[in-house]
Amino acid sequence: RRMEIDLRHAIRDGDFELYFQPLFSISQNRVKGFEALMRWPHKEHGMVSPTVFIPIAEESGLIVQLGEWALREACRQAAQWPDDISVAVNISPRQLVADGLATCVTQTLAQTGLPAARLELEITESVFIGNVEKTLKILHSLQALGVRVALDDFGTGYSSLSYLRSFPFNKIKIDQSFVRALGEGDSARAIVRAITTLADALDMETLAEGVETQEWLDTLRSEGCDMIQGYLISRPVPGRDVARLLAVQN
Ligand code: G
Ligand code: G
Ligand code: MN
Ligand code: NA
Repeated sequence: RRMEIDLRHAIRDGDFELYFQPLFSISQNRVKGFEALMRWPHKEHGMVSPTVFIPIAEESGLIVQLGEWALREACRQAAQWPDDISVAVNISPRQLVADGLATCVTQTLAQTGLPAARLELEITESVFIGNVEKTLKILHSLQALGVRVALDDFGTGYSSLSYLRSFPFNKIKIDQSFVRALGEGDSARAIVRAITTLADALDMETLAEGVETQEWLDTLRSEGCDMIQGYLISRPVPGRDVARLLAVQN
């Protein structure tokens, strides 16, 4: 409750920041984009994690305003990046089904000048728990704008496979928990291989999250994963550091 009031004030005062974490292509050995991750520097509590404030923003409905801010800010910054570098923005379940998301995306692209093809929206499986028909309709309308749609945290929900059949995601983000388990025997490896095989058949890209070691990267490469994200490449960095991360690869 206290947090909700703080959150309301922070939105009004523009206290949030975006950090960016590289999305790295294994075959091209290059950063191809960045995921925007919200940060809340709080006067009393220090840096409040999105895992704390996003659920509160979801419950209170503030996520719609907060999410629109993140979308605009991410597109505004990405429009300054080289034109082969994309940006990925997380869209929470409640934000997805709120009226006007497609309109907001359209306006944001027009106002920032970011080409639609350079924007990717990350959706978690839990969006399908509500109204599947409505969710699919919204996802189709977003994809029709030319933006890409990624399925985030893949494998943590349930009956994930049916979602893959119902919607042509551009990318599947394999959850950190599978990557973490790669060192602990063959089963995680078999699961990753199954996911990349399936994704190939469905013409979807795969990205493994939370990659921290070269060994995990080597395993993911040999199992056919397209992209990685994680501390091995870089932690999330403030927007002003994006150019420096890109400069080293040119
Ligand atoms: O950096 P990490 O602690 O950054 O992020 C934790 C969680 O918060 C992740 O699950 C991430 O998807 C979520 N998150 C970060 N930024 C945003 C955002 O702008 N919108 C939504 N909906 N979720 C976000
Ligand atoms: O959107 P999503 O739920 O996937 O957010 C990714 C989360 O994972 C963020 O909190 C981000 O800071 C975190 N993260 C990114 N890379 C790594 C990593 O290599 N290791 C760990 N432990 N966490 C990571
Ligand atoms: Mn994400
Ligand atoms: Na994720």
